[in-house]
Amino acid sequence: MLKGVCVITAAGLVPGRSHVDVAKAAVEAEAEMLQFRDKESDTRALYDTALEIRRITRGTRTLFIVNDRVDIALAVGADGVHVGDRDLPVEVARRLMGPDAVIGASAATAEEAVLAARAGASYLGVGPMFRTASKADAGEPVGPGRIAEVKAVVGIPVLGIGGIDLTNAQAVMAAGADGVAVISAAAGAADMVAAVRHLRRIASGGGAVQ
Ligand code: TZP
Ligand code: MG
Repeated sequence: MLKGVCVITAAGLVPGRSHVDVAKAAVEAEAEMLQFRDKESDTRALYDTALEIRRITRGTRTLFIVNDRVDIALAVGADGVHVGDRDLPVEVARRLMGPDAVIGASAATAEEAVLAARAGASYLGVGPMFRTASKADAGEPVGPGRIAEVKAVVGIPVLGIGGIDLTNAQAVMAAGADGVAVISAAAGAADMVAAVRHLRRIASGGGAVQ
């Protein structure tokens, strides 16, 4: 069962910090999942970085997921891919990547969640929970209440995403989430390893430490 913290990479949230730097910190903090998300780079650069992240994550307890790109995930032997409604359909990602791959899907509503689960998703990212500066087209926040609505209709793990940090992750977990997915709360933290460890404590029921 997938649960815990998914660290999503971003470059430059702290000057000089790369996708690989974020991946290394996620592994050191034993994040349950690391998603490589790069909307800027060309295919060759994506491949090169994904290959390095595969090397960093291999043999660790951190699952390696590639955002958007089934081809890159397959090319480097990632554990899975995360797709949204502008990417390949969940059933196609599942067919291409096989029965053992981790296929994540984005869902904003209970209806979308049911469709993604039926199509073969392994887990769902539901959000945005709160206002986020990390995704321009994320839409209006749906709030932690949406987690409970989704959990009522699907049997696969549900991660809250969007604007989640150390101050509000507990509210997402309390609504029934199996975990949280974060960009800025990890990739933008002064001490990434400490931030991810703290989020992991919250996500595993340890509660917020203020
Ligand atoms: N999908 C929905 S909200 C979001 C994504 C990728 C951005 C999450 O970033 P942050 O910084 O954790 O709000
Ligand atoms: Mg996408």
